Amino acid sequence: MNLRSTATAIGRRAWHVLAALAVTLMTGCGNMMGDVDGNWQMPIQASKEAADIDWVYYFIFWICLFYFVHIMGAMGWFMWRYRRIPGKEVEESPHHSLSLEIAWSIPPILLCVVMFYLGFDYYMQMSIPPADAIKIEVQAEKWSWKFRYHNGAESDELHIPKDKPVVFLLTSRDVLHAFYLPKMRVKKDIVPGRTTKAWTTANRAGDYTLFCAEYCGRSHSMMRAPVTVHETEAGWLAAIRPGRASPEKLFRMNCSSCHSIDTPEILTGPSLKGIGMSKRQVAAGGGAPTKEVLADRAYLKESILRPGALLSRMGKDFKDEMNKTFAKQLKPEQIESLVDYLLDPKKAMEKFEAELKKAEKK
Ligand code: HEC
Ligand SMILES: [Cu+2]
Repeated sequence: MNLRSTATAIGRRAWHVLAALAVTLMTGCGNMMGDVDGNWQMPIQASKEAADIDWVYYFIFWICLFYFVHIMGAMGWFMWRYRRIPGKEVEESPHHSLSLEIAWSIPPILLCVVMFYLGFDYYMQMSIPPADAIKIEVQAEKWSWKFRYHNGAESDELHIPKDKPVVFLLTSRDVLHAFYLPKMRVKKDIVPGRTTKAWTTANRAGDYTLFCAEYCGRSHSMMRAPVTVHETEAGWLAAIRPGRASPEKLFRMNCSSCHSIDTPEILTGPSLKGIGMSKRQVAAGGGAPTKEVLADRAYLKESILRPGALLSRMGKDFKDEMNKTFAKQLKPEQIESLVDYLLDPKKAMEKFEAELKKAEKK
């Protein structure tokens, strides 16, 4: 292959890459997020603020596209028009042209000022929630979300009413995360040791997904939470009625980011499938297993209250990575409930439902 045909082949490949990029841009992120009814590059607009934000986005996009096409077009044209031709004398280049320089400096500067103004104005609107907004505390943690409402209820699903401004008070228990509701056009970093705010007025009832948009470790891509926008305020209040969480829910909210219970899969921690009354290989400190213990009520409780006292050696040399905060964070009856659940998930749920029925009869 000579130099010329190599260059042609590279050129052809570059065109393929460019064409693929263009197609990606045309089909738009909206489609990549699984929406067919969004607009060109964006998913559906599920908040009152979304239309304005899309407007600013497209305004800037079209200006950039206009300049991109004209600058690249002119560059291509000049490369062709003034290419070297054998036998043709090289002419002297033209010099300074004041009118040309004004033409290509002043309008872009004015457009930049307009873009800055629009961006800043909308940014301020996004930063300052209305005073009457409903407050919801959002706690992010590797790799789960927890939501706390004005009535003290907690859940791992986000519930909000339609047509009411809602402000999210965002905190992290460990590293950087980001609160991302693409269909509401809301995205805000969550910084450990600080409370950041984001707000929105959802205007379409339905089911959505909250994503973490800041890489936060191995299971970052799984860090999602279901979001429900309720048609009426009454429906929303019914969904967040405080009540005792089931053992299954307690496990899902506190433990399932590191432990599987239905499968033998090893996550950050060992699988807890069938742990109740089984023999466990453990090590005191690091290294090889030093003893075998029976996973009875006492062992399970100790594992939650004082993790790291014994390190599990069930399938892997686990490190001392379990949260040390459960003793403070969970109520004693929640710990009992979790221990019941580890001993026998099915029986624990039956016991919970029986107690719930009894309470309802009262
Ligand atoms: C941040 C990850 C993480 C979270 C969250 C977590 N664990 Fe763990 N857990 C671990 C790791 C890692 C181990 C293995 C090291 C050890 O034994 O301390 C472990 C060990 C255990 C063990 C001992 C397992 C065995 O093989 O004997 C039990 C029981 C347990 N966890 C229960 C729980 C419960 C219940 C919760 C929720 C309240 C929970 N864990 C939350 C990481 C976690
Ligand atoms: Cu995250």
